[in-house]
Amino acid sequence: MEFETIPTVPTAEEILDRAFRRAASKMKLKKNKDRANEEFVRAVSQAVHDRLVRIIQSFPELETVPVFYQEIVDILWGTERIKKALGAVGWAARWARTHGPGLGYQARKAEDPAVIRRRTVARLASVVNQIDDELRFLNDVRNVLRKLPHVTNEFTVVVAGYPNVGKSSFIRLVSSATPEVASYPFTTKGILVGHRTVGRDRMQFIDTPGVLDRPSEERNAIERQALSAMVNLANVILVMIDASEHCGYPLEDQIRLLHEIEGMVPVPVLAVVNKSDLSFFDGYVNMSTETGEGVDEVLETLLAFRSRERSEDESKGVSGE
Ligand SMILES: Nc1nc2c(ncn2[C@@H]2O[C@H](COP(=O)(O)OP(=O)(O)O)[C@@H](O)[C@H]2O)c(=O)[nH]1
Ligand SMILES: [Mg+2]
Repeated sequence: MEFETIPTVPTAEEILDRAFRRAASKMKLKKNKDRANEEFVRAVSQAVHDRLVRIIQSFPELETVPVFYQEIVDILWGTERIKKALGAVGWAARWARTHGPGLGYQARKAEDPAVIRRRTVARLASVVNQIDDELRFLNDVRNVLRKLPHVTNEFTVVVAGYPNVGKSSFIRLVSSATPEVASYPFTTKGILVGHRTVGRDRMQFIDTPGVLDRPSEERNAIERQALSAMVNLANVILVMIDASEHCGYPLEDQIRLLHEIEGMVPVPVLAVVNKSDLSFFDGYVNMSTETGEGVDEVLETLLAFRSRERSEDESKGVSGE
């Protein structure tokens, strides 16, 4: 994801310090003192402009990122808020570009070019300091974005269920490589994202600690929206149940969560009873991530949803590529 590569967004002070230092070193190269002042004025404006433009360019265009990220951005800050911050940075960059050459010209013509140099420093500092809050805000955004789970548009199984039923164990078991642990801003728990190669294709598995692991009356508004971002990502939701109740939650509550999820999401829901080595629950698909019993059947059932989706796509004339 492009978010991982967004560099730290500097504060106003850091931008100014660096630009002043760079311009000062250019100034030293000039033998003529008046020309040196002019050179400083031009160089400092250019350096501030370039740095600000780089900040804007390092943020991906939100319209082009997968919907999952757009929704998260919208829930956390609002897309408009981020556009406003980037707009403020753009304003300051344009200021430096528009006024830099003029100030440089003034420095050349002035009787005392040092006066123009000081004026340039003061005005640039004032402009950049005005956007300091926006720069700090963008850096906060950047810090959340880069830790988000790395999700793709592959066939996605979202794994739900009460804590300790075996969601993470399942994802670790079925993933071809060690799953990534990402952070989801709506929960303090690390979320797992695993992939499995099936023939030429891949499936993606995501768990939902702190989001889809308890009844909805305990969810606040933000968690409900977070849930919607997760659900939109899912092709299938696997609801895991621990009939042995070793997880610490009564089976009855777990079944209630299953029905609630079934009633809430527009995608197929597959209920799977885990820990079949401890207890078996008739009428459901049973498996054990401990012994591996039943896991292949669960994967096959999930794949069946995928091929169903494929044929629906084909009947709609979508190529699947
Ligand atoms: N006996 C048994 N224990 C399991 C099985 N799957 C997971 N566990 C155990 O259940 C506990 C919780 O598993 P975990 O995957 O962390 O659950 P999560 O909170 O839903 O992600 C761990 O101690 C696992 O070792 C299983 O099939 N059988
Ligand atoms: Mg877990």
